[in-house]
Amino acid sequence: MTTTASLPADFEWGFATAAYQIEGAVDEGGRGPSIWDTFCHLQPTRTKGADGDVACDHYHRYEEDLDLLARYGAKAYRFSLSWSRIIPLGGRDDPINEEGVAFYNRLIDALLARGITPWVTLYHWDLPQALHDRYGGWLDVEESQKDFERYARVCYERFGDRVKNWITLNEPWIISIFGYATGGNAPGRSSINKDATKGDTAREPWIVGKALILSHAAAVAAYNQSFRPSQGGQIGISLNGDYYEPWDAASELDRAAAERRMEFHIGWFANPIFLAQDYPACMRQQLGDRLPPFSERELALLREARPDFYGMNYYTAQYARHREQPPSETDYVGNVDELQENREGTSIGAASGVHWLRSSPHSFRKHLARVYRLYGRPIYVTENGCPCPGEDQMSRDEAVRDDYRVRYYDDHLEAVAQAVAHDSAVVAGYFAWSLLDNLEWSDGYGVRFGVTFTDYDTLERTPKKSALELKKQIEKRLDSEHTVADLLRR
Ligand code: PNW
Repeated sequence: MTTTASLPADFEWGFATAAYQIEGAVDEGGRGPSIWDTFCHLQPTRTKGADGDVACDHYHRYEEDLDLLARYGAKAYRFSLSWSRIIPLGGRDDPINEEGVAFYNRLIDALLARGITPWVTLYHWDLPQALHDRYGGWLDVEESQKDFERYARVCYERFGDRVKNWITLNEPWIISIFGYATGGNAPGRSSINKDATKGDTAREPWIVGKALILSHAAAVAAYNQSFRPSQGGQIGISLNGDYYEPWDAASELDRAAAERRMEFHIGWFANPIFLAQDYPACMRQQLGDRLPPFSERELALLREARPDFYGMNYYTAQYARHREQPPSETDYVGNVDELQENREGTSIGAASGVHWLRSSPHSFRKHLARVYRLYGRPIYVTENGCPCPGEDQMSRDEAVRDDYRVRYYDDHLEAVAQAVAHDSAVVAGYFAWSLLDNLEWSDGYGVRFGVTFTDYDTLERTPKKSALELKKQIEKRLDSEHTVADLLRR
């Protein structure tokens, strides 16, 4: 294995989680229901029968979990706040739940006591159910912005004295497309999914996308106006998106298809958010009026709210092949076929424990370089990880020998180091997904992404091999002579 020592000496790193996937205690401490409680309970066939009622019981076992982080040597921990634990009904005139605030205060203080830096995601998919009922949640571009801004302000006010790293939203693409196009995630709306009774795949995801972009911007602008001067933190957003290689590398049309696919994945959000521009031209061209435009006032807000960093969630890559037929109204990928093998039959990478993920570190390096070149902000990899092949069927003693995951992390960290050394990318941190095996959304508890094995009967935690390897894999790539500030000056 090659080792490129190019990561800045102050490289941030640790592990990531999300509230609904680990906390449990959904009826405790005054928490209100979210759209994920509703989705799991009313439509259990859409989550393999699983729900987050108990999950990893992190709400009661957080001290133990933070001890694991300390044992793994983590410098930082990325977690999300449950909006409906803090404001049970979610809205700007609804009461704050002090018990919920107190829980996160304890969590933050317990992290700081261990010398671990908190990285807080405001929204990781768990919209208060009351807002969905009141005005359709993210389908209402104006209302959702105002309520999200107020929620963000409450979080800065209550936690910002100690939290200096904020992520507004996790994966707006997944929120819009899985929630409102395919219906695979809460609130499960779709007009192309037989399990869904409501929705409009041709229109709703693009409205929700706009609501998310402007809600993010409102939260950043609020931080800039009222909190940055006194608190001095940084704020960004986490975008997902695979890297796409052309199915036929010799085909001009497939090369264009790969680039178009990435514009539909990333440019949709990154052009408005990082460049204060309209959506990519290829989206406008294909989607026309279904893509709601930005007014002058909205573009001014976006200019005022440029994020400090780009949070990148990266898991895999695919091949894109152009389609001869024109796109249907429900197409959301830019009229391409997505494949895991190219024209020659070469796989994009080694299969993992879940169908959509193959290990493609070479594509990761290209992805880092492309994103930095286009959007020009320091990148923090806010998620990267995998389940091992067959891990869902393994006993604990088998699962802790997770050599596939050890290799996956090492290969992907090497890709980061090479992108920094050779492609001029500025990468300032890395968070492995995830600290614990947890509720993998519509895949239930079968698919395990953790570096810690969770026994869902006893809730006992057992570190896997990868948990203790990550620190070594990062440290062997550190360059003690340089910092992130030096990389930015190159
Ligand atoms: C992310 N895909 O979601 C989420 O941020 C995590 O909460 C989740 O547990 C993790 O990745 C692992 O899945 C994704 O199908 C879910 O391409 C699915 C996809 C990508 C990201």
